[in-house]
Amino acid sequence: MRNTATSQGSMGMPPLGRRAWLKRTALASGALLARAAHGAPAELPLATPESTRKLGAPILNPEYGLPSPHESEVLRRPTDVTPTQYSSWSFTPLQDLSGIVTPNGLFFERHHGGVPDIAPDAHRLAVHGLVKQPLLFTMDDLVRFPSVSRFHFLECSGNGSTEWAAPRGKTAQFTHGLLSCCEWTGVPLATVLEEAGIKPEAKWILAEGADAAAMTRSIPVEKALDDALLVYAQNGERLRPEQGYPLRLLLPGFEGNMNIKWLRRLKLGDRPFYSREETSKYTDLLRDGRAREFSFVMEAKSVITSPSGGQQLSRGPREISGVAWSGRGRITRVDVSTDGGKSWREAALQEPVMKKCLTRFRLPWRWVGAPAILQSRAVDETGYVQPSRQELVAVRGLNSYYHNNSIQSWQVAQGGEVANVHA
Ligand SMILES: Nc1nc2c(c(=O)[nH]1)N[C@H]1C(S)=C(S)[C@@H](COP(=O)(O)O)O[C@H]1N2
Ligand SMILES: [Mo]
Repeated sequence: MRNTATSQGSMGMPPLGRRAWLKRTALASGALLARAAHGAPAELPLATPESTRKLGAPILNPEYGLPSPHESEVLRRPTDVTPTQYSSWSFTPLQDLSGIVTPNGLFFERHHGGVPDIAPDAHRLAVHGLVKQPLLFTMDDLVRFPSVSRFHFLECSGNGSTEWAAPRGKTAQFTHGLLSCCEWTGVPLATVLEEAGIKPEAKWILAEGADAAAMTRSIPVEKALDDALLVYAQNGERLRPEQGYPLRLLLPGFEGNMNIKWLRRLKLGDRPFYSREETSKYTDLLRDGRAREFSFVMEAKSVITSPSGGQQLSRGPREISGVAWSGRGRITRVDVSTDGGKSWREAALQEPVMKKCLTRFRLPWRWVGAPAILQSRAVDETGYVQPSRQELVAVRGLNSYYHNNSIQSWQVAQGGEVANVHA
């Protein structure tokens, strides 16, 4: 947790203004200013700071900018359950991020065969199968099509898989960090398919990656023609190698694994490619032992990132804040509970609220030092309400793996320690 006494800027200040906020809350920084006014020792805020007395570092130092060295703990972190680094995953530090955008260097990773090094000039995308005209595109060909830029989240369907039976992740990074969000730029897949001409009997598309895993997934043509993108840039710059450079498929709101990275081939067919050309098929075990398939859409979910697991609370006023998202569209409401779901208050949604995108929510709160259980519950524009853990387990049992979108509970202990619990 940041120490409130060191945040001297205007960041994070509520609309009522810094002065009123300080007066109302008697934050430590307010006390410091008062003392400084009566003959200030050198280290107090009204004295000229050390940084003002000499020149700072020159420009281009380094040429590609990096975060402040004081932020060196804000990192992607690996899982501890995979035996190799090449078919593994890393988590985004959600608890350290503000707003809704994930910086490119902190975007979570999921690779089945390592990160390939692909020269864009040599890369090709083939479109074949049930099309009138099979086509082969270079990257130069692709970027000449009209592009769009859109903000969307990407979530691995395995996000939260460790949390079914017992609370395992110590921080929001490990409970929810197979989740990131950025501005993607690419060509609508519909445009490229139109160019090739889809035959009427084509209902599915096999998408294949150029990595060692040759990861392949079957995509419904309906989704391809709706809002799928052939993405070449994220947050203003070309894709990072980890995110599929030079080309990836983006299926907004669909589970992460279908968003094929290092995309090299799209083959149109009349049925899914399972057990023929596809490498894997994802299903969800239900409590009665049957399996649910075609669970492509990520349903509404949310998590409080501040305060969250592993942090230490101090008494007094603060903001409860987190992110909510739905693969079906916009988030319309987030409720927050501080008593383990007995009572709920509606949080404010930070604009802009975009479909299939993270939405930041905020609620002012005063921690008086009593134990509390913090929860958030998201509702999307279809009216879908994020389920409690009990509600989800009633349907899915305890041995399910993918698509755990249940409500997260953070317990605040008497001493202010925040921990992951099942409430
Ligand atoms: N070619 C290829 N595409 C892939 C994968 C892969 O291993 N190879 N992993 C998938 C999985 S399971 C997920 S969750 C997302 C992760 O995307 P990211 O690494 O950009 O976060 O990519 C998907 N696309
Ligand atoms: Mo995934």
